[in-house]
This record gives sequence, structure tokens and C-alpha cells, in this order.
Amino acid sequence: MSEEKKGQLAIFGGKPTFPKPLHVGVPNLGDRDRLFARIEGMLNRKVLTNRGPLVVEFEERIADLVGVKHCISMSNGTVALEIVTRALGFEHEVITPSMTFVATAHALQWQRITPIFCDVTPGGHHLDPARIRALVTPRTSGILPVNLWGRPVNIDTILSVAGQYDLPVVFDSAHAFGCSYKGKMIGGFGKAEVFSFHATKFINAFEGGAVVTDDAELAEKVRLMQNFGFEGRGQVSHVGINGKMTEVEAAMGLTSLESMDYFIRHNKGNYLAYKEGLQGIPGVELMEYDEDEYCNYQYIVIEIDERIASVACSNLLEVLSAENVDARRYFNPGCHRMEPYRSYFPNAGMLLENTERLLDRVLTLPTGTAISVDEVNKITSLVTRVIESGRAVRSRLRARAGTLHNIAEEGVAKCADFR
Ligand code: T4K
Repeated sequence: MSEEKKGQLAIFGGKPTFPKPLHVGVPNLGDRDRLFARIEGMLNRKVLTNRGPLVVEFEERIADLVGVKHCISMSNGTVALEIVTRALGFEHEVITPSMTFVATAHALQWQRITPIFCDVTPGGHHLDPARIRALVTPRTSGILPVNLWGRPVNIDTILSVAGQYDLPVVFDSAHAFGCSYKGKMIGGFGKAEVFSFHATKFINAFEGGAVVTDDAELAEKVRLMQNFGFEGRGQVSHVGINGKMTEVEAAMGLTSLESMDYFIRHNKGNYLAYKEGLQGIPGVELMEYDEDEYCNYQYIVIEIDERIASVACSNLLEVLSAENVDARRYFNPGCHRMEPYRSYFPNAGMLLENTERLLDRVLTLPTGTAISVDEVNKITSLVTRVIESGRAVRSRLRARAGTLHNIAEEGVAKCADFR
């Protein structure tokens, strides 16, 4: 590499900071020996699914950790959302944020329930309780808030507004296992809550999810619906589908749970390193966690204020990507800009101004046990470097885009000549 290229950002021809991509969401793996021992036991028993002992143990552990009476494990978080909202009789319209993974909206739409997208609080990431009232109609059957990034929504106010209209609330807590709200574990609020144990979650069961609730009647219904409605052998008492977790998934889930404290400690270490490294960078704000609450610290979320940083979120993403930092723009462009919702509500953005503003600014950075503090420090140094020369980086990116555009045009012209 020439002297000139040395010390340059990779996007402008320098050597990437990392030899291999660092991702958001690389699975945390617990003790392999413990996992293999569980799988060995499972194979010896020849019980692979249909609520074997590992699934029962996993459900008991989750209920115990969260402090609820019932946990029904599921094949994934999306199916868990579908089943619990159906069991509660959600229909017609349900109020939910657009600032979420698309599974939240899809779980409703899959049942022909219309998600009514509610804006987030000004400057925040979570459903704005003050905006819920304006969206309630005679067709509203429930509210589905999301405890995004593991940070709880304003649960008390949402439950109070819902109570005024007698609307059941289910929390999408896919990100919030192991977190608390006012000292009480997430999982024990509303009618029920849903967790995801997908490979990218800090506790994973390969795939997996759960419905947790204190309501015995609801738990019974959810359990029936998750297993074709079977009450006993050949006895079906309810419409149902197959939403079961398998034994091998529960083996992974149980093994993950055994390392939960280590995963959280590691994530917190990374979070604190990000906090220190990003402190004071103009236009870059790290989403902070309340260190007085239980928290899994599984997402590192930053917001870029383009006017101050001189680079847009998309610019930073491009630069980081060339350095092999695979940051993500979760959950851009927002559910309301994805199909089928975009076609159903072409003007939804007008009512979601805070959401749209946020989605333009948010970037999620790599963390988890696959990422070390040393790597975090290199990432924050990179961000500092980019912002320090923000204007220059931006104009070079523009020039580069222009050159690439010209090369592409020339290519098209040459092809046309050839034909
Ligand atoms: N509600 C909310 C609020 C959610 O965020 C989610 C899921 C759900 C509901 C539904 O829960 P599930 O039905 O999924 O249980 C990922 C996950 O697939 C998804 O579970 C998660 N939210 C969402 C936030 O993130 P993608 O499209 O980013 O996944 P993917 O495949 O790009 O993985 C991210 C990175 O992780 C990859 O770049 C590499 C790494 N990775 C991933 C997998 C699967 C690995 O290193 N190994 C792996 O096995 O959606």
C-alpha cells in the first residue's frame, strides 16, 4: 500500500481497521460441554419435541427469572405475538409503534388486524402515551407497545390510558428479557408479554420465543393454541397451530441462561467503553441505559445529528462498513414505509414525524461476547476520526459517489455502442 493510502479511511483506499466484519447480533454461546451434555441426554431419551423435559425446565426457569406464574415457550417471538394477541381476541385495529422490527406489525397483519402506527415521544424511541388517545376508535381492540432496545416504554401511563378505554395491552418485549421497570422485571406487565430467543438476542435458543403472563386462563388458551388445540390425546378443544419450541432449542436456551450474568457483564463493559469513547463527539449521542434498573445492554444505539456532525447517518454507515464494522440502521425505513403498510397508509409519515426523524438518525453498533472492549475502542476512535473531519469526509463521499455514477454511465454507454 502506498504511503499516501496509509492512514486513510478504508473507503478512500486505506486498509480496513478490522480484517473481518464485526456484526451486530453475533450469537452469544454458553458452555459447549453443558450444551452437548443436554443434547446427549435428549438423544438418549429420544424425546425431541412436544414439551419434553428440557422445554418444561426452560419454561420454569424463565417464569422464575421474570417472576410470573406462567411461561409458554414458542418456536419464535413472532408466533408468540400472533398466538397471544389472537388468544386475547385482538381484532380490527391495534395501536403499535412503527419504530420496531417489522415482525410486530406482521404478527397483527397476518391475522388481518390493522396495525395503527403511533408516533414515538419527541426525542425518544418509544410509543408516546400522549398520542394513543387520538388513535383510539370503536374498532380498536388492544395496544401492543414495544420495549425497544430493552428500555421499557412508559408502562404506567400506557396502562392507565388503556384502562380508560378498557383495552388489553400486550408488550412486545423481544429485546427486554432480563430488564426491569421501576425495579420489577419486564414480563410481568399488562395482560402478557412476549420474548424472543432468536440467535441474535443476548439469550438465544437458536430460534425461540415465549409468552409470559400471570393470567391462568390466558396461559391455558395460549398453550392450547400453540399445540394445535390439543387438550389430550385426540382431544382438540380449540383452534390452534404449531408454535412449539423443540428440545434442542430448549437445550440451547437453558445453556444460554446459565451464562446470563456473564453475557450481561460483557455487554455492560462494552456499553461503558462506548460511552467513554463517544463522549463529547459533537452530533453523536449514545442511547443511555438506566443503570439503576436491570438491563441486558444488548443493543448499542447511537443517534447522529447531521447538522452538528457534518455527516449523515448513511455516510457514517458507509464509512464504517468499509472498515468492516457492520453497523445496522435498525429499523429504517420504519414499518409504515414497508409493504403492505406503505400501500395501506401512504401518508402515515405525516402523523409519525418523531419516528421519521429518529429513523434518519439511528445506527446500531456491534456488541455482544463476540466483540471485545479493545474492538469497541477502535470503533469509537473511528467514529471520532470521521466526525472530526466530517465536512471533508462528506465532500469526498459526494465526489466518490459522483465518480462511481460517471463510471456506471460510461459503462452503460459503452454497452449501448457495443450493441
Ligand atoms: N419484535 C421485535 C421488537 C423484534 O426485534 C423481533 C426480532 C421480533 C419481535 C420477532 O422475534 P423472532 O420471531 O425473530 O424471534 C434480526 C433477527 O432475525 C430478529 O430476531 C430480530 N428481532 C431483529 C432485530 O434482528 P436481522 O434481519 O437483522 O437478522 P440478520 O440475519 O441480519 O442477523 C444480524 C447479524 O447477526 C448478521 O449480520 C450476522 C449475525 N448473525 C446472525 C445469525 C442469525 C450471526 O452471526 N449468526 C447467526 O446465526 O433480524
